[in-house]
Amino acid sequence: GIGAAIDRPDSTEEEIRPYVRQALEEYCPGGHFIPSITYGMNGTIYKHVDPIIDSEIIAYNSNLHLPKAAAAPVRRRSAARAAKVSSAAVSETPKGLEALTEALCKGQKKKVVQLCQEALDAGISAQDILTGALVPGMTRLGDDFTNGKVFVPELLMAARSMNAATELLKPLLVSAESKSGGKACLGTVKGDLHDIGKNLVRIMMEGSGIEVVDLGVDVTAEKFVQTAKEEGCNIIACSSLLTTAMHEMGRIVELAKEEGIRDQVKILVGGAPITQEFCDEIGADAYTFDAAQAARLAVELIKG
Ligand code: B1M
Repeated sequence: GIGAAIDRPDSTEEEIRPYVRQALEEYCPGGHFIPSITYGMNGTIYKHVDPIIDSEIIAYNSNLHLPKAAAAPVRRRSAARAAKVSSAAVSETPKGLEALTEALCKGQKKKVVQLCQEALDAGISAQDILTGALVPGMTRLGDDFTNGKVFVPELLMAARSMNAATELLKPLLVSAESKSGGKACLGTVKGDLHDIGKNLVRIMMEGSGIEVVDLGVDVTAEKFVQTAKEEGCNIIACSSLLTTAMHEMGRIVELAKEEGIRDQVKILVGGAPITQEFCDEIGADAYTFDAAQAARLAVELIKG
Protein backbone atom coordinates (compact mmCIF):
# COMPACT_ATOMS: atom_id res chain seq x y z
CA GLY A 1 0.00 0.00 0.00
CA ILE A 2 2.95 2.36 -0.23
CA GLY A 3 1.39 4.09 -3.21
CA ALA A 4 -2.17 4.33 -1.88
CA ALA A 5 -2.08 7.99 -0.93
CA ILE A 6 -0.51 9.17 -4.19
CA ASP A 7 -2.17 6.69 -6.52
CA ARG A 8 -4.04 9.30 -8.51
CA PRO A 9 -3.99 10.23 -12.18
CA ASP A 10 -2.94 13.80 -11.36
CA SER A 11 -0.15 13.06 -8.87
CA THR A 12 3.17 14.56 -9.90
CA GLU A 13 6.76 13.38 -9.63
CA GLU A 14 7.50 16.30 -7.26
CA GLU A 15 4.77 15.01 -4.96
CA ILE A 16 5.45 11.27 -5.28
CA ARG A 17 9.21 11.27 -4.59
CA PRO A 18 9.18 13.03 -1.20
CA TYR A 19 6.10 11.04 -0.19
CA VAL A 20 7.79 7.70 -0.93
CA ARG A 21 11.07 8.79 0.64
CA GLN A 22 9.31 9.91 3.82
CA ALA A 23 7.31 6.67 3.98
CA LEU A 24 10.46 4.58 3.57
CA GLU A 25 12.33 6.54 6.22
CA GLU A 26 9.45 6.19 8.63
CA TYR A 27 8.53 2.56 8.13
CA CYS A 28 11.87 1.10 7.17
CA PRO A 29 14.38 3.28 8.99
CA GLY A 30 17.21 0.83 9.42
CA GLY A 31 17.27 -1.36 6.40
CA HIS A 32 16.05 -2.38 3.03
CA PHE A 33 12.47 -2.18 1.87
CA ILE A 34 11.22 -5.19 -0.04
CA PRO A 35 8.16 -4.26 -2.08
CA SER A 36 5.43 -6.83 -2.40
CA ILE A 37 4.11 -6.11 -5.83
CA THR A 38 0.37 -5.85 -6.25
CA TYR A 39 0.32 -4.15 -9.63
CA GLY A 40 -1.28 -5.78 -12.61
CA MET A 41 -4.94 -5.02 -12.27
CA ASN A 42 -5.83 -2.76 -15.15
CA GLY A 43 -6.84 0.64 -13.94
CA THR A 44 -6.18 0.11 -10.25
CA ILE A 45 -2.74 1.68 -10.34
CA TYR A 46 -1.87 4.70 -12.43
CA LYS A 47 1.01 3.74 -14.65
CA HIS A 48 3.04 6.92 -14.26
CA VAL A 49 3.21 6.40 -10.48
CA ASP A 50 4.86 2.95 -10.29
CA PRO A 51 8.18 3.73 -12.03
CA ILE A 52 8.72 6.73 -9.77
CA ILE A 53 7.98 4.67 -6.66
CA ASP A 54 10.28 1.91 -7.96
CA SER A 55 13.18 4.26 -8.60
CA GLU A 56 12.82 5.85 -5.13
CA ILE A 57 12.85 2.38 -3.55
CA ILE A 58 15.92 1.36 -5.54
CA ALA A 59 17.71 4.57 -4.52
CA TYR A 60 16.74 4.03 -0.91
CA ASN A 61 17.84 0.41 -0.94
CA SER A 62 21.19 1.16 -2.55
CA ASN A 63 22.64 2.14 0.82
CA LEU A 64 22.38 0.61 4.21
CA HIS A 65 20.46 3.10 6.27
CA LEU A 66 21.15 3.59 9.91
CA PRO A 67 18.48 5.47 11.77
CA LYS A 68 19.54 8.88 13.02
CA ALA A 69 17.34 8.42 16.06
CA ALA A 70 15.15 5.75 17.51
CA ALA A 71 12.50 4.75 15.01
CA ALA A 72 9.27 6.68 15.39
CA PRO A 73 6.48 4.49 16.71
CA VAL A 74 4.49 3.08 13.87
CA ARG A 75 0.79 3.39 14.47
CA ARG A 76 -0.44 -0.14 14.02
CA ARG A 77 -3.13 -2.09 15.67
CA SER A 78 -1.66 -4.71 17.99
CA ALA A 79 -2.17 -8.32 17.01
CA ALA A 80 -4.41 -8.75 20.07
CA ARG A 81 -6.59 -5.81 19.09
CA ALA A 82 -6.68 -6.94 15.48
CA ALA A 83 -7.81 -10.38 16.58
CA LYS A 84 -10.44 -8.74 18.76
CA VAL A 85 -11.72 -6.68 15.82
CA SER A 86 -11.94 -9.73 13.59
CA SER A 87 -13.67 -11.87 16.15
CA ALA A 88 -16.01 -9.00 17.07
CA ALA A 89 -17.08 -8.81 13.43
CA VAL A 90 -17.72 -12.53 13.38
CA SER A 91 -19.63 -12.56 16.64
CA GLU A 92 -21.99 -9.91 15.23
CA THR A 93 -22.98 -12.34 12.51
CA PRO A 94 -26.43 -13.79 13.16
CA LYS A 95 -26.41 -17.42 14.14
CA GLY A 96 -26.23 -19.76 11.17
CA LEU A 97 -24.63 -17.22 8.86
CA GLU A 98 -21.07 -17.55 10.19
CA ALA A 99 -20.21 -20.10 7.50
CA LEU A 100 -21.32 -17.63 4.84
CA THR A 101 -19.13 -14.86 6.25
CA GLU A 102 -16.25 -17.31 6.42
CA ALA A 103 -16.71 -18.49 2.82
CA LEU A 104 -16.88 -14.87 1.64
CA CYS A 105 -13.65 -14.01 3.42
CA LYS A 106 -12.03 -17.02 1.76
CA GLY A 107 -13.34 -15.94 -1.65
CA GLN A 108 -15.20 -19.23 -2.18
CA LYS A 109 -17.67 -17.98 -4.75
CA LYS A 110 -19.64 -21.20 -5.33
CA LYS A 111 -19.94 -21.87 -1.62
CA VAL A 112 -21.06 -18.29 -0.99
CA VAL A 113 -23.86 -18.59 -3.55
CA GLN A 114 -24.86 -21.99 -2.19
CA LEU A 115 -24.95 -20.77 1.43
CA CYS A 116 -26.94 -17.67 0.43
CA GLN A 117 -29.49 -19.92 -1.25
CA GLU A 118 -29.63 -22.15 1.83
CA ALA A 119 -30.14 -19.12 4.07
CA LEU A 120 -32.97 -17.89 1.84
CA ASP A 121 -34.53 -21.35 1.86
CA ALA A 122 -34.32 -21.29 5.66
CA GLY A 123 -36.40 -18.11 5.64
CA ILE A 124 -33.67 -15.54 6.34
CA SER A 125 -34.40 -12.33 4.44
CA ALA A 126 -32.09 -11.07 1.70
CA GLN A 127 -31.55 -7.85 3.68
CA ASP A 128 -30.48 -9.82 6.78
CA ILE A 129 -28.11 -11.95 4.72
CA LEU A 130 -26.58 -8.82 3.25
CA THR A 131 -26.22 -6.77 6.41
CA GLY A 132 -25.72 -9.70 8.80
CA ALA A 133 -23.19 -11.80 6.90
CA LEU A 134 -21.89 -10.29 3.67
CA VAL A 135 -21.15 -6.68 4.64
CA PRO A 136 -19.51 -7.71 7.97
CA GLY A 137 -17.40 -10.20 5.99
CA MET A 138 -16.10 -7.44 3.73
CA THR A 139 -15.45 -5.22 6.76
CA ARG A 140 -13.52 -8.00 8.48
CA LEU A 141 -11.48 -8.55 5.34
CA GLY A 142 -10.71 -4.82 5.24
CA ASP A 143 -9.38 -5.03 8.81
CA ASP A 144 -7.28 -8.06 7.89
CA PHE A 145 -5.96 -6.13 4.89
CA THR A 146 -4.99 -3.22 7.13
CA ASN A 147 -3.23 -5.63 9.46
CA GLY A 148 -1.30 -7.29 6.66
CA LYS A 149 -3.08 -10.63 7.03
CA VAL A 150 -4.58 -10.61 3.53
CA PHE A 151 -3.62 -8.84 0.32
CA VAL A 152 -5.23 -7.48 -2.85
CA PRO A 153 -5.84 -10.91 -4.49
CA GLU A 154 -7.91 -12.01 -1.47
CA LEU A 155 -9.92 -8.78 -1.66
CA LEU A 156 -10.57 -9.42 -5.34
CA MET A 157 -11.73 -12.98 -4.77
CA ALA A 158 -14.04 -11.85 -2.01
CA ALA A 159 -15.35 -9.05 -4.24
CA ARG A 160 -16.22 -11.58 -6.95
CA SER A 161 -18.02 -13.75 -4.42
CA MET A 162 -19.85 -10.70 -3.08
CA ASN A 163 -20.98 -9.76 -6.60
CA ALA A 164 -22.25 -13.29 -7.23
CA ALA A 165 -24.17 -13.18 -3.94
CA THR A 166 -25.74 -9.78 -4.65
CA GLU A 167 -26.84 -11.02 -8.10
CA LEU A 168 -28.74 -13.80 -6.33
CA LEU A 169 -30.21 -11.49 -3.68
CA LYS A 170 -30.97 -8.62 -6.06
CA PRO A 171 -34.62 -9.44 -6.90
CA LEU A 172 -35.34 -9.98 -3.22
CA LEU A 173 -33.76 -6.76 -2.02
CA VAL A 174 -36.17 -4.76 -4.09
CA SER A 175 -38.93 -3.26 -1.98
CA ALA A 176 -42.43 -3.17 -3.34
CA GLU A 177 -43.36 -0.17 -1.16
CA SER A 178 -42.49 3.00 -2.93
CA LYS A 179 -42.45 3.38 -6.67
CA SER A 180 -41.24 6.91 -6.95
CA GLY A 181 -40.40 7.81 -10.50
CA GLY A 182 -37.42 10.12 -10.73
CA LYS A 183 -34.00 9.63 -12.19
CA ALA A 184 -30.56 9.38 -10.62
CA CYS A 185 -27.07 9.26 -12.05
CA LEU A 186 -24.83 7.12 -9.92
CA GLY A 187 -21.13 6.38 -9.87
CA THR A 188 -17.95 5.87 -7.90
CA VAL A 189 -15.88 9.03 -8.02
CA LYS A 190 -12.71 9.65 -10.00
CA GLY A 191 -9.66 7.74 -8.75
CA ASP A 192 -11.76 5.05 -7.08
CA LEU A 193 -12.57 1.63 -8.54
CA HIS A 194 -14.56 0.12 -5.68
CA ASP A 195 -18.03 -0.69 -6.96
CA ILE A 196 -19.73 -3.15 -4.61
CA GLY A 197 -21.36 -0.48 -2.44
CA LYS A 198 -22.25 1.57 -5.51
CA ASN A 199 -23.89 -1.48 -7.10
CA LEU A 200 -25.93 -2.03 -3.95
CA VAL A 201 -27.14 1.56 -4.14
CA ARG A 202 -28.22 0.91 -7.74
CA ILE A 203 -30.10 -2.25 -6.78
CA MET A 204 -31.91 -0.50 -3.93
CA MET A 205 -32.72 2.62 -5.98
CA GLU A 206 -34.00 0.65 -8.96
CA GLY A 207 -36.02 -1.42 -6.53
CA SER A 208 -37.62 1.79 -5.32
CA GLY A 209 -38.68 2.72 -8.82
CA ILE A 210 -35.93 5.24 -9.53
CA GLU A 211 -34.41 5.09 -13.00
CA VAL A 212 -30.65 4.84 -12.53
CA VAL A 213 -28.00 5.91 -15.02
CA ASP A 214 -25.02 3.92 -13.77
CA LEU A 215 -21.81 5.70 -14.76
CA GLY A 216 -19.58 2.98 -13.31
CA VAL A 217 -16.35 3.70 -11.49
CA ASP A 218 -13.61 6.35 -11.75
CA VAL A 219 -16.19 8.95 -12.77
CA THR A 220 -15.14 12.59 -13.04
CA ALA A 221 -17.15 15.47 -11.62
CA GLU A 222 -17.65 16.66 -15.21
CA LYS A 223 -19.23 13.34 -16.21
CA PHE A 224 -21.63 13.35 -13.24
CA VAL A 225 -22.79 16.90 -13.90
CA GLN A 226 -22.96 16.56 -17.69
CA THR A 227 -25.04 13.38 -17.36
CA ALA A 228 -27.36 14.95 -14.80
CA LYS A 229 -27.89 17.85 -17.23
CA GLU A 230 -28.39 15.75 -20.35
CA GLU A 231 -30.55 13.10 -18.70
CA GLY A 232 -32.54 15.48 -16.52
CA CYS A 233 -31.65 13.64 -13.30
CA ASN A 234 -33.17 14.73 -10.00
CA ILE A 235 -30.41 12.98 -8.04
CA ILE A 236 -26.63 12.73 -8.35
CA ALA A 237 -25.49 9.81 -6.19
CA CYS A 238 -21.79 9.41 -5.58
CA SER A 239 -19.87 6.74 -3.77
CA SER A 240 -16.27 6.67 -2.58
CA LEU A 241 -14.25 4.21 -0.52
CA LEU A 242 -10.92 5.97 -0.71
CA THR A 243 -9.89 8.93 1.40
CA THR A 244 -7.67 9.94 -1.52
CA ALA A 245 -10.65 10.18 -3.90
CA MET A 246 -13.50 11.49 -1.76
CA HIS A 247 -12.57 15.14 -2.39
CA GLU A 248 -13.96 14.69 -5.91
CA MET A 249 -17.43 14.89 -4.34
CA GLY A 250 -16.76 18.52 -3.42
CA ARG A 251 -15.91 19.20 -7.05
CA ILE A 252 -19.24 17.70 -8.12
CA VAL A 253 -21.10 20.13 -5.84
CA GLU A 254 -19.08 23.09 -7.12
CA LEU A 255 -19.47 22.11 -10.76
CA ALA A 256 -23.22 21.63 -10.38
CA LYS A 257 -23.34 25.25 -9.15
CA GLU A 258 -21.16 26.50 -12.00
CA GLU A 259 -23.28 24.68 -14.57
CA GLY A 260 -26.46 26.19 -13.12
CA ILE A 261 -28.15 22.91 -12.14
CA ARG A 262 -27.53 22.96 -8.39
CA ASP A 263 -31.14 23.83 -7.54
CA GLN A 264 -32.46 21.10 -9.85
CA VAL A 265 -30.50 18.15 -8.40
CA LYS A 266 -30.03 16.72 -4.96
CA ILE A 267 -26.52 15.42 -4.36
CA LEU A 268 -26.26 12.26 -2.24
CA VAL A 269 -22.93 11.03 -0.92
CA GLY A 270 -21.89 7.79 0.72
CA GLY A 271 -19.15 5.20 1.17
CA ALA A 272 -17.02 4.00 4.07
CA PRO A 273 -14.93 7.16 4.70
CA ILE A 274 -17.83 9.58 4.18
CA THR A 275 -19.45 11.24 7.19
CA GLN A 276 -22.24 13.72 7.83
CA GLU A 277 -19.56 16.30 8.66
CA PHE A 278 -17.88 15.77 5.31
CA CYS A 279 -21.24 16.02 3.56
CA ASP A 280 -21.95 19.36 5.30
CA GLU A 281 -18.44 20.61 4.61
CA ILE A 282 -18.70 20.13 0.85
CA GLY A 283 -22.32 21.34 0.71
CA ALA A 284 -23.88 18.09 -0.54
CA ASP A 285 -27.56 17.52 0.26
CA ALA A 286 -27.44 14.25 2.15
CA TYR A 287 -25.23 11.49 3.47
CA THR A 288 -26.49 8.03 4.27
CA PHE A 289 -24.67 5.19 5.94
CA ASP A 290 -25.94 2.39 3.72
CA ALA A 291 -27.47 1.67 0.35
CA ALA A 292 -30.98 0.97 1.61
CA GLN A 293 -31.13 4.35 3.35
CA ALA A 294 -29.74 6.04 0.25
CA ALA A 295 -32.64 4.67 -1.78
CA ARG A 296 -35.24 5.59 0.85
CA LEU A 297 -33.90 9.11 1.10
CA ALA A 298 -33.72 9.49 -2.69
CA VAL A 299 -37.40 8.57 -2.90
CA GLU A 300 -38.26 11.19 -0.25
CA LEU A 301 -36.21 13.83 -2.01
CA ILE A 302 -37.81 13.07 -5.37
CA LYS A 303 -41.29 13.26 -3.87
CA GLY A 304 -40.23 16.59 -2.33
CO1 B1M B 1 -9.81 -1.66 -1.48
N1 B1M B 1 -9.52 -0.46 0.01
N2 B1M B 1 -8.24 -0.90 -2.40
N3 B1M B 1 -10.15 -2.99 -2.83
N4 B1M B 1 -11.05 -2.41 -0.27
C1 B1M B 1 -10.52 -0.44 1.07
C2 B1M B 1 -11.59 0.61 0.80
C3 B1M B 1 -9.63 -0.10 2.35
C4 B1M B 1 -10.41 0.58 3.48
C5 B1M B 1 -8.93 -1.40 2.82
C6 B1M B 1 -8.02 -1.16 3.99
O1 B1M B 1 -6.93 -0.64 3.83
N5 B1M B 1 -8.43 -1.52 5.18
C7 B1M B 1 -8.52 0.81 1.70
C8 B1M B 1 -8.82 2.31 1.64
C9 B1M B 1 -8.01 3.10 2.66
C10 B1M B 1 -8.27 4.56 2.56
O2 B1M B 1 -8.76 5.12 1.64
N6 B1M B 1 -7.88 5.23 3.63
C11 B1M B 1 -8.40 0.21 0.31
C12 B1M B 1 -7.26 0.34 -0.53
C13 B1M B 1 -6.07 1.06 0.07
C14 B1M B 1 -7.24 -0.15 -1.84
C15 B1M B 1 -6.08 -0.06 -2.86
C16 B1M B 1 -5.34 1.29 -2.91
C17 B1M B 1 -5.14 -1.24 -2.55
C18 B1M B 1 -3.93 -1.37 -3.45
O3 B1M B 1 -4.06 -1.54 -4.63
N7 B1M B 1 -2.79 -1.28 -2.85
C19 B1M B 1 -6.82 -0.32 -4.19
C20 B1M B 1 -7.40 0.98 -4.78
C21 B1M B 1 -7.89 0.84 -6.17
C22 B1M B 1 -8.65 2.08 -6.62
O4 B1M B 1 -9.82 2.17 -6.35
N8 B1M B 1 -7.97 3.01 -7.27
C23 B1M B 1 -7.93 -1.20 -3.71
C24 B1M B 1 -8.48 -2.22 -4.48
C25 B1M B 1 -9.49 -3.07 -4.05
C26 B1M B 1 -9.99 -4.25 -4.87
C27 B1M B 1 -10.07 -3.96 -6.37
C28 B1M B 1 -9.05 -5.39 -4.63
C29 B1M B 1 -11.37 -4.57 -4.15
C30 B1M B 1 -12.58 -3.84 -4.79
C31 B1M B 1 -13.36 -4.71 -5.76
C32 B1M B 1 -14.63 -4.02 -6.23
O5 B1M B 1 -15.16 -3.10 -5.64
N9 B1M B 1 -15.11 -4.51 -7.33
C33 B1M B 1 -11.16 -3.91 -2.78
C34 B1M B 1 -11.96 -4.20 -1.64
C35 B1M B 1 -12.93 -5.36 -1.78
C36 B1M B 1 -11.87 -3.45 -0.42
C37 B1M B 1 -12.61 -3.69 0.92
C38 B1M B 1 -11.95 -4.88 1.62
C39 B1M B 1 -14.10 -3.96 0.86
C40 B1M B 1 -14.91 -2.90 0.11
C41 B1M B 1 -16.33 -3.39 -0.08
O6 B1M B 1 -16.71 -3.76 -1.17
N10 B1M B 1 -17.13 -3.44 1.01
C42 B1M B 1 -12.33 -2.32 1.66
C43 B1M B 1 -12.28 -2.44 3.17
C44 B1M B 1 -13.54 -1.96 3.84
O7 B1M B 1 -14.39 -1.30 3.26
N11 B1M B 1 -13.64 -2.20 5.11
C45 B1M B 1 -11.19 -1.75 0.90
C46 B1M B 1 -18.50 -3.96 1.00
C47 B1M B 1 -19.48 -2.87 0.48
C48 B1M B 1 -20.90 -3.37 0.53
O8 B1M B 1 -19.34 -1.78 1.35
O9 B1M B 1 -18.62 -0.18 -0.50
O10 B1M B 1 -18.54 0.52 1.94
P1 B1M B 1 -19.16 -0.27 0.85
O11 B1M B 1 -20.70 0.21 0.72
C49 B1M B 1 -21.52 0.33 1.86
C50 B1M B 1 -21.55 1.75 2.45
O12 B1M B 1 -20.30 2.40 2.43
C51 B1M B 1 -22.64 2.42 1.68
O13 B1M B 1 -23.53 1.38 1.33
C52 B1M B 1 -22.93 0.10 1.39
C53 B1M B 1 -23.71 -0.76 2.39
O14 B1M B 1 -25.04 -0.83 2.06
N12 B1M B 1 -22.34 3.17 0.48
C54 B1M B 1 -23.17 4.20 0.15
C55 B1M B 1 -21.44 3.01 -0.49
N13 B1M B 1 -21.61 3.91 -1.45
C56 B1M B 1 -22.68 4.67 -1.09
C57 B1M B 1 -23.30 5.76 -1.72
C58 B1M B 1 -24.40 6.33 -1.07
C59 B1M B 1 -24.85 5.88 0.15
C60 B1M B 1 -24.26 4.79 0.78
O15 B1M B 1 -25.10 7.38 -1.59
C61 B1M B 1 -24.87 7.76 -2.91
